[in-house]
Amino acid sequence: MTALKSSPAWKALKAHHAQIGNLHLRAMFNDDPGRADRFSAEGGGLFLDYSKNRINAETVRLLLGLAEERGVANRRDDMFSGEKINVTERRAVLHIALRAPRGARIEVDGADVVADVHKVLDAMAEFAARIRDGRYVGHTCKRIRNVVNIGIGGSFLGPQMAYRALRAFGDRSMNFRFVANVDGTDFSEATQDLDAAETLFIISSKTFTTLETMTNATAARAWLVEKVGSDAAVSRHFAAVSTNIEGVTKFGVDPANTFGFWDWVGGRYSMDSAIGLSTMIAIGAENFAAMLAGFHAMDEHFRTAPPARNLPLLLGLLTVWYNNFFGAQTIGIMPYAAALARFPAYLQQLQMESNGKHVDLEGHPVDYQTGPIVWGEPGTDGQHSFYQLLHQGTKLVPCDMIGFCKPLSPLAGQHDLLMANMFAQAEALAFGKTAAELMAEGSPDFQTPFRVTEGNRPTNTILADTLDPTTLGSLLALYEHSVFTQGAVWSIDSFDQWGVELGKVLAGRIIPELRLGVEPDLKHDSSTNALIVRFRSRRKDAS
Ligand code: G6Q
Repeated sequence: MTALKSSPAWKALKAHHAQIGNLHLRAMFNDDPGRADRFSAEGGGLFLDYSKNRINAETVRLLLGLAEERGVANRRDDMFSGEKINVTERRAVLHIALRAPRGARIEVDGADVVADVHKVLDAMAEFAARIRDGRYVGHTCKRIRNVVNIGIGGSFLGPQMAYRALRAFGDRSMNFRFVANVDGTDFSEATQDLDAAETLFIISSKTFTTLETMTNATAARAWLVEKVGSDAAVSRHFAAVSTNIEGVTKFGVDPANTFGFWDWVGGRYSMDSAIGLSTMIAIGAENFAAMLAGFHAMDEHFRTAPPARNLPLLLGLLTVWYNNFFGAQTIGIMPYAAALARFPAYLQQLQMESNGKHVDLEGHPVDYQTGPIVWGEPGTDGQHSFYQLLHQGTKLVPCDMIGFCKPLSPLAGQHDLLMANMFAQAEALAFGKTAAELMAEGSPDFQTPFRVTEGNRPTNTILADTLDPTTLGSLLALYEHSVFTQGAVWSIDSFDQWGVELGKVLAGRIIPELRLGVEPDLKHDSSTNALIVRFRSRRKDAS
C-alpha cells in the first residue's frame, strides 16, 4: 500500500482542507438549507447528525475515497471472518463473535467459535439467575447481596461503565462494587460496609496474572476467610472470568463458578464476554441479551450499510479529518446522561489504547498523527467547568454530544432541561455570537470583545430513544468500529498495547527496592534513585 501521506486521497484531502478549512459553519448552513438532512444518518437504533462539522459534500466524498484507498472495507471483512488482523500478537480480533446470534458460524483456525460463546453465555445466565433469585447462597446459607468485581483496565472499565449506565434496569436489592486500583484504599473502601457472608467476588482477568488484580484477589480471599472464619468459604464466595483456567484453579475458584473467554477477545473489547458477568447479574440475562443484540445490530450496520450512510465509518473518518488535517489533538465526549458518567473513561481506553501507536503494521515509524486524546464528562456538569475553553479557548476540540429522547428518571420535566442544554451547546459551539449581534442586544462596548463567541466549533450529535441495554450495546459497537476505521486508515495495529509493558517491568524491579529492611543497591537514573531514597526514609519515619 502507498504510504499514507503520498496517497492520492490524502493529497486531495490536504488540498481540500486548504480550501475549506477556514469556512464558517454559519456560512455553510446559510448556503445549504438541506444541510442537516444531507449530513445525517441512522443505523442500529442511533441517529447521527454530523452536519455541524466543518465539511461539505466534497469532504465526505474525499474521506470515503480515503477509506476505500486504505482498504477499510477489506480490513473490516478480514476482521469479521476471523483473519489474524492483530498482526503483532498473531491473533484474530473477534469481539463481533461475542454478540453473534446463536447458530451463526464464525471460524478461527477452521473451528466455529459462536457455539462456544453461547455455551458460556448460557452458563453465565444460569449462574446469574441463581444469584438473583437467591438459589445460590453463601457459605453460611445467606443470600448473596453484594457483588464485587475485581479487575482492571478492560476487565474493569466496561463492567463499571455498563453497571452505572443500566442501573435503571438493575436489581436494586443488590450492591455492586468495582475494585481496580492496587492502592489498598480501593479494596478497603469497597468492602468496609459489606457483610462478607453476603458477598461474592468476581475475579475478572483475561490473563489471571495482572499485578493489581491478583493482589486485590488475594486481599479479598484473606478478608473473606477472616470475616467468615473458614477457608472453606472461598469456593462459595468467589467466581472467576479468565482465559487462564489453570491460574483460576490454582487460586482456588470452584470450576463451577469459572467462566472462560478466548485470546481473540482483546481486554478493551471484552465487556460483552464473560467479563460482563457482573453486568449480567445486575441486569439479568434477558437484558444482557438485549445489549448483545444492540452490539450485533451495529456490527451488521457497519458490515452492510453503504459507506455514505455508515455511522461508524463516518464517525471514524471525521476523527481522521480533524486529527490529521486540522491538527486537533483531542476529542471531547459529552454524554447528556448522568448514567453515562463513566462512558468517557471507557472510550478513553478504547480509543487511546487502540490507536495510540507510533509505528505502522510493518513496524515503520509513522509520519502522521495517530489516535487523538479522548476525554469528557457528562453534560450538563461539564458546562459549568471546562466548556468555557470549548467556546472561547484557542484550541479546536471536536465534541460528540450524546443524548436520549426519553427519560429514565420519573422527573421527566428535568429531561427536557437536560436535552435543551445539549442542543443549545451544539448550537452555540457551531454558530457562536458575533460582536454585531451582541451590540444589537445592547452589549456595552468594553465587554463586547470578551463576550464574542466565534463559533465554528464542530460537534457530532448522537441521538437515541432511550438509554436501555440495546441502545448501549449499539453505542459501544459504534465507537468500537469508529476506532477500527481510524486504525485502518492509519495502517496501525489497533489491537495490541505494547506501550504498557515497560512500566510494568520497571515497577516489578522497583517493588523489592521499596521493602524496608534490606538496603537496595539502586541503579536507576539519579532522579528515580533519589525519589526511592526519599520515599524509603519518609516511609520508615511514618511507620
Ligand atoms: C486492554 C488491555 C488492558 C487489560 C488489563 C487487565 O485491552 O489489555 O487494559 O484489560 O491490563 O488485564 P487482565 O484482564 O489480563 O487482568
